[in-house]
Amino acid sequence: MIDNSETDAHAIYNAPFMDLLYRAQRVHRAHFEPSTIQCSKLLSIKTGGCPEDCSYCSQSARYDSELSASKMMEVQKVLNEARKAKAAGATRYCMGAAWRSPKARDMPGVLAMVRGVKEMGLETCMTLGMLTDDQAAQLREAGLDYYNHNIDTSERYYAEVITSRTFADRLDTLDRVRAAGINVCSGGIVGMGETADDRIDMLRTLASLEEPPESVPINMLMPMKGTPMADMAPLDPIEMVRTIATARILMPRAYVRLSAGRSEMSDELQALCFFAGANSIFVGDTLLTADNPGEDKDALLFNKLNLRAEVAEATPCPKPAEARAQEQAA
Ligand code: SAM
Ligand code: DTB
Ligand code: SF4
Repeated sequence: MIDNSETDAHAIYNAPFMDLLYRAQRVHRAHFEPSTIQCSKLLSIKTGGCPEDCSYCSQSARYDSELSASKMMEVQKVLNEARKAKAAGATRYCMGAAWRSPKARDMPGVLAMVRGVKEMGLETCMTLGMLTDDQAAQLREAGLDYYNHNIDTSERYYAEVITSRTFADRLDTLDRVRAAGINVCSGGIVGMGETADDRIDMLRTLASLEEPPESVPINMLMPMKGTPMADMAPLDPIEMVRTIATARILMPRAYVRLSAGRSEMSDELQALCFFAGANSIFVGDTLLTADNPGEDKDALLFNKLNLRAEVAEATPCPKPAEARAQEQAA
C-alpha cells in the first residue's frame, strides 16, 4: 500500500540509493513493460510574448531572452508537422502555446488542430495555460486526450518562481481538466534552486490529487538566457534520479516522462532515469524553444539500452487488483 504521507514520501526519496532504485524498478515492472518507452512530440503553436512571469521561461515577455514572439500557427502547418511526427514514430502530439489562458478567438483554431491530429490516429495533448470549464469541455468534445499543466514545484517554493498566478490557480485548472474527462498530464521542474523537500512535496501534491495524473513530466531546468534563472547552478543529477524514482513509487500507474533537459544528460544518466521508472520522452530535435537530442541520438540510445518505442496501443496495465498484489509483494 502506498502512503503519500510526509514521512513516507521523505523516507522513499531519502532511502539508500540502491534500495530506492530497486523498489522503483519493482513497482515499475508491476505496471509496465520495463523496456518500452512512450514517445511524444512537442510543437510550439504560439511562441513567446507570454504575459506570465515564470522565472525559468524563455517565452515570458518580461525577460530579454532574444526570442521573437509569433502568432498562432496556421492549422494546416500544424497538421503537416504532426504527420511528420507520426512518420518518425511518435504516438502522442503535444501542442503548446505561450498563453496565460486561451482567448475565445483562439479556440476555433485550437479545436481544429485537435480534431485534425486526432484524425491521423495520434493521441492529442495541449498545453495552453489556465482553462475555463467551457474551454475544457470544448477541448474534450474535439477529441483531446491529454492536457498538460504543470504545478512546477512545491506550494512553498512556487511564489519564488512565479508571481503572476498562484499554485491554487494551477490546481483549479487541473480540476477542470479532470472534470471534463481529459487525461491529466502534470509534473514540474527540478534544478530551480529548490530543496529536496520541495521536490518531495511537489510529488506528494500530484500523488494526492483525487485521481493522480496519468502522465507526470519531470523537467530538468534548461537555463534560458535573459531569464532570472539563466545562471542557476546545475542540480546534482542523482537528485533527478531520486525524483523520478519517488514519482514512480508514489504514482505507480502514471507514465513518468523524462522531459526537458535530456540534451544535457549523458546516456548513463538517462539509463538510470529509465531504470528508476521513467517510461516516456519527447522525441525530435526541439522541445518548444529549446534543444532535444533528436532522432539519430535517440535511435543510438534505444539501441544501446535495448529500449523500444511504445506502439499506438498503450501497453495494457495489469488489472488493479493484480497490480496491487504485485505492488505489495514488491
Ligand atoms: N504556457 C503554458 C503553461 O505554462 O502552462 C504552456 C507552456 S509551458 C512552456 C509548459 C511547461 O514547460 C512549464 O510549465 C514548465 O514546467 C516547462 N518549462 C518551460 N520552460 C522550461 C525550462 N527552461 N526548463 C525546463 N522546463 C521548462
Ligand atoms: C513539459 O512538462 N515540458 C514540456 C511540455 N510539458 C510542454 C516543455 C519543456 C519546455 C522546455 C523549454 C523550451 O523548449 O522552451
Ligand atoms: Fe508563459 Fe507558460 Fe512560459 Fe509561464 S511557462 S511564461 S505561462 S509560456
